[in-house]
Amino acid sequence: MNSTLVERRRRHVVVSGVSSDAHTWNLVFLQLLLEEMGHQVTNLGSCVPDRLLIDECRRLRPDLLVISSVNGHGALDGGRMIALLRELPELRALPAVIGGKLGVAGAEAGSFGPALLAAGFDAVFEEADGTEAFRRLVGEAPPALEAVSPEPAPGTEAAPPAPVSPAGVS
Ligand code: B12
Repeated sequence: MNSTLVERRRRHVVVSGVSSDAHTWNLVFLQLLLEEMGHQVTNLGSCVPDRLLIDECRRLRPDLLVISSVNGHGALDGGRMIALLRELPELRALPAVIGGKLGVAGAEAGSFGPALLAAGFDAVFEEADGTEAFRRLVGEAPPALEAVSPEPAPGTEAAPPAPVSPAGVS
């Protein structure tokens, strides 16, 4: 795949906090980062109930869902939410990642990746990981709709679907 071309494609990204988390600057930071990379962002804000988040993903059909949590309950809230979201066939292939301060044990804990990947996330970014791996993955993640579309629209270039790789970021 020509990653330079893929990285330049503009995506629609939904950024959201989890149900218990009132922090907002983490969400603003992610929105600005993604917009600076050229993507369109819908920021759902903080304390978003699972059902509302899922309904917005069904309505907006984003290319990528980015969940952020820093209050220490992100692993619990995020794991529950993504399991519900993955029950819906139309959202099963939506690329979804989570990051932040996901537990209460501090930045070095680094232990939530496997459980959150098993619950349904495609990648997990814990505090100590920084944002470089996230930036790389956002550049490579295929638009969800393209991944399920068997035929390219007339006159448009077909992009090969590729899996979102969680390698090295959990
Ligand atoms: C401001 C603040 C608040 C404000 C929030 C106001 C607002 N409008 O956002 C208020 C006062 C409301 C608040 C409340 C609470 N807070 Co507070 N808060 C903070 C504080 C001081 C700064 C957070 C901030 O804005 N940082 C700036 C943003 C830009 O950075 P960030 O949030 O760290 O996000 C970065 C990374 O985590 C990462 N990141 C985050 N998400 C994602 C997602 C992805 C995909 C990726 C790649 C990266 C990524 O990228 C960001 C930039 O580097 C932090 C301490 C600190 N210094 O971090 C505590 C802190 C987050 N709060 C904490 C706690 C415990 C609480 C409360 C539970 C306190 C209480 N007992 O009531 C409540 C929670 C309320 C709730 N329901 O969520 C703890 C969380 C502990 C933990 N996770 O283990 C912290 C770390 C303080 C501490 N050291 O104990 N808080």
